[in-house]
Amino acid sequence: MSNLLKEEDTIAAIATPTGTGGIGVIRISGPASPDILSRLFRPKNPLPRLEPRRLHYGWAIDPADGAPIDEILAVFIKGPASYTKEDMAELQCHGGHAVLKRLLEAVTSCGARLAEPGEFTKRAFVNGRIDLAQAEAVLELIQAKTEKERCLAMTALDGRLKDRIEPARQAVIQALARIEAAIDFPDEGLEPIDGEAVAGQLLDNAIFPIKDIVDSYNQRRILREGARVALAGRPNAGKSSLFNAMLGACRVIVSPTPGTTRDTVEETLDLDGISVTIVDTAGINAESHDPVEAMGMEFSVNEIRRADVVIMVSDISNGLSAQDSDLLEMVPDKTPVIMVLNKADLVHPSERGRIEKIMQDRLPHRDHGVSLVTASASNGPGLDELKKEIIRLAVPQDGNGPAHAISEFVPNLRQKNAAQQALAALEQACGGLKKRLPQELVAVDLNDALKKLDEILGIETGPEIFDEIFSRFCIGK
Ligand SMILES: Nc1nc2c(ncn2[C@@H]2O[C@H](COP(=O)(O)OP(=O)(O)OP(=O)(O)O)[C@@H](O)[C@H]2O)c(=O)[nH]1
Ligand SMILES: [Mg+2]
Repeated sequence: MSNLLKEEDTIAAIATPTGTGGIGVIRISGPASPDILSRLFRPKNPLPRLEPRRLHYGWAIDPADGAPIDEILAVFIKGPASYTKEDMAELQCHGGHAVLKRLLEAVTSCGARLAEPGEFTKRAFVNGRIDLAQAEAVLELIQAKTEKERCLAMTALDGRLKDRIEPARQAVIQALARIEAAIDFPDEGLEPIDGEAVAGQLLDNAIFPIKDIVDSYNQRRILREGARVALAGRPNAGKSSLFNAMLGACRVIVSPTPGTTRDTVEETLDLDGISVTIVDTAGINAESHDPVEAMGMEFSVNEIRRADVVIMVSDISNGLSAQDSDLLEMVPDKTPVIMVLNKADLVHPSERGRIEKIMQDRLPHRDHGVSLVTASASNGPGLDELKKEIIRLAVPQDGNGPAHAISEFVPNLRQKNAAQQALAALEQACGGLKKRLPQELVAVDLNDALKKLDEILGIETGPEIFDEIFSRFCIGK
């Protein structure tokens, strides 16, 4: 799917998920839509022309022999006031596989071709109804699994990224126009360029706003992509028991034999609207000589390094050993750690406070500190506190709490990478302006920056990017 020219043909697809449902929808877009509708739809109250944007009741018929296929509702949506800006039709039939298949065959026999994944949204983009960031937001909205993901997608759907990128783009275009004029017409008596002033304008109007976009991704990436949380610790500390308890299901083997878990096992939970992937790992025992255990431990160390939050599980009845401290050293400095003092049921409640205090004093110093949570995987206490702590550490809070974060736009990885590249090119251009480097070099950097900003919104973007984005859609959207 690399031809980005306006398409002239008519496409059709089943827009509802496969399987049996009360209603199934077939979507048609393109110039032949009204003709297809008139050939295969028989309204109950015959009309010379179907009134656009009104549901009409009637029958879908086989245009070849007039045999009824299903009792349906049909709507005609006249372009450009439609999703794709083209003439569109939607047929709501009964949601069974055979009905939908037969009706789609009838539609294609009238001249439509089957749509590719994301092709309706691609047309909305090619026809200028939405920009590329909004097309991605449609995909994110469809794929949103949690309430927060849905809210995030909605903030992107209203074109907020364009509102933030466009002024920066204009600032770059203005700077570029001045510099290119000076290069192209050196003898026209144009005022010499004040490098410092142009750099200052670029800083205020382009660099700072784009930096904000990159920062908002870095700070709120987890809202968008979810968090990865590793359960790590010594063998037998109760990692797998905690894993099961958090899932509320008996997902992995738990046993009193140290070294039970060999592989990493992961499951994704919805914690307070955030997608959290919890990873159970093999216990780390520096003294083990078992080669299989060693392989498992290597996986554990990798998980500790890549996690967004590490839950270090220790057995409260054993106290905090040198091995626990060594394990904490493995966690990268920037990664928040929750130390779970597990098996709290094994110590007398009156003892817990004293032990927690001792543990706290023994914890090695870390930049972000270590949160302590006392829990019992086998009978439940501490689990709610642990879940709250995961969210608190994974999603940076601002003054208004995490709910506020959702009302702000957060770019996706592709948009953030392009913004970051634009930023690097702009910084280079400003450096060049201040150092009075040849204007041709500055112009190259500004052109690079502009290209990257255009890429975010899909202005003159290469076909590979479109292919990558639209192929992730489902058919019918
Ligand atoms: N009393 C008590 N026993 C627990 C608790 N949590 C786990 N256990 C027991 O401790 C033993 C080890 O539990 P696991 O969950 O398999 O420990 P693990 O950390 O996954 O161990 P490895 O996979 O060997 O690294 C099992 O017998 C569990 O029943 C707890 O909170 N209280
Ligand atoms: Mg285990």
